[in-house]
Amino acid sequence: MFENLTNKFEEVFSSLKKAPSLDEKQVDEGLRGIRQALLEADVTLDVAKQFIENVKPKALGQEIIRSTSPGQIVVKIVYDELVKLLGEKNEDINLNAVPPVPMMLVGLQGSGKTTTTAKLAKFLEKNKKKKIMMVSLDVYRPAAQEQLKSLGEQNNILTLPIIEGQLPPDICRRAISAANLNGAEIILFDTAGRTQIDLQMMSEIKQIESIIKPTETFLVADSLTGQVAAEVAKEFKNTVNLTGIILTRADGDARGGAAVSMKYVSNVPIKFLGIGEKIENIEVFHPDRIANRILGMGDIVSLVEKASQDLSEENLKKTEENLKKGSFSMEDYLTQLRQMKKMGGIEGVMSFLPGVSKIKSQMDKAGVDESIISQNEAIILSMTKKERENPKIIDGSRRKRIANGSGTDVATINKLLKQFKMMSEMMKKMSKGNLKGMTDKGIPPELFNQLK
Ligand SMILES: Nc1nc2c(ncn2[C@@H]2O[C@H](COP(=O)(O)OP(=O)(O)OP(=O)(O)O)[C@@H](O)[C@H]2O)c(=O)[nH]1
Ligand SMILES: [Mg+2]
Repeated sequence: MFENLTNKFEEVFSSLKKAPSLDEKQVDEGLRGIRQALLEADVTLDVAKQFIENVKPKALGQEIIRSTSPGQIVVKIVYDELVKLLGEKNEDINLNAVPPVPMMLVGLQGSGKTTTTAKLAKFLEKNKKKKIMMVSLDVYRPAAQEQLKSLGEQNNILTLPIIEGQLPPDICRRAISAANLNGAEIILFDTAGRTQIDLQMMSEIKQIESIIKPTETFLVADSLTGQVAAEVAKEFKNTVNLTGIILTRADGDARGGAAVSMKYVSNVPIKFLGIGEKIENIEVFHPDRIANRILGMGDIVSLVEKASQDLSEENLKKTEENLKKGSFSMEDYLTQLRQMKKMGGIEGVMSFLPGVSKIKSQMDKAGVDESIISQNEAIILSMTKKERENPKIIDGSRRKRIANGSGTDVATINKLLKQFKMMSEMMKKMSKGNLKGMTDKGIPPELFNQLK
């Protein structure tokens, strides 16, 4: 569903990422490309405009423009903003009620409600280890109740026996007592497809809602309908208490607009994606993972690194010399972190210093975490050249900016600065041949606690 958007973003980013420096005009041009990409993906105009308005001031920050890898930081800003737009993080399904916990699925005709009811039942059975009962309230379309019944039979999910001619309010009441009798812990109510203009049908779901009091009311929306899906969500929200969207046909040719606009337009989060016709074709909607997918990057931090990794001989040599002299800058620390990763651990970095075998084995035992190395790298990349040369000038407001740029928080920046200070003190000691005391007592434990 996101391929087109991904391709467009990639086009825009490839020129931004390559640029060694960025001016306002280049950033503006990039943002125009992003806006265009969003609109072509059928994202609503409002959403596209707001998105650019949020990204722009951050991307034009002087510190970013002056930093050594401005393009990557702009990518990171776009990523963060996209995650926000998609709803920040997945909210787990609400099971907070006395069992049988009732949930219902509503939506336009043919959006995928009945199929999704069965998918969701299987998902909850597997992931929440609950016994589920499915109930069809679609007494209008011929054979609609049979459709759910046969899905139940095929997939071994309990369904409420059909009583010909019974109306939805009575079916609801019968379902609750049947679930109690059968020990079903969750009841999923599949409803008839309706249009918002059909007032009678809309008032019926209101009535059903008041009888069953669902913990979740999902709007099942077809992603192929693009912007319309988000508008539909807004309308349904005026009638019932929608708690989540399930976006179906995400496996099809949809352009992604529905997924991107949904939360902003309707203020209802997407909770699941339907990704095919089979029972197992449902996936939990994680905004961060979707943003990664849209921006065509497996992992943003790793991308930031990959694009900017420059472990030239020259750099390594300079760092080595600095270490021997006992002067250790943030730039050296960055080179070290990269080297560390490349060599698969901290030992490679230190191996050119004499007498460190004991330290090395301690470091191995401490199991320095790769992802922390990546994070630290992203933080240093968000610093200006001046800050890297002289970390002492990094005051409160700079810390905030660096945290923003690297997608971390001030506490993490503080930690890195402290860690850096300890490292440089340690290097000083080592360079003075003052290794004996160090190895006897070992590396300061705080240093490792921080690296872990
Ligand atoms: N490719 C794909 N097809 C889907 C998905 N979800 C549902 N479908 C298909 O969409 C068609 C309609 O699905 P239903 O579940 O019957 O839709 P409904 O909303 O219950 O329809 P009504 O009850 O008539 O309103 C079926 O052929 C499903 O297999 C999905 O995520 N991907
Ligand atoms: Mg149906």
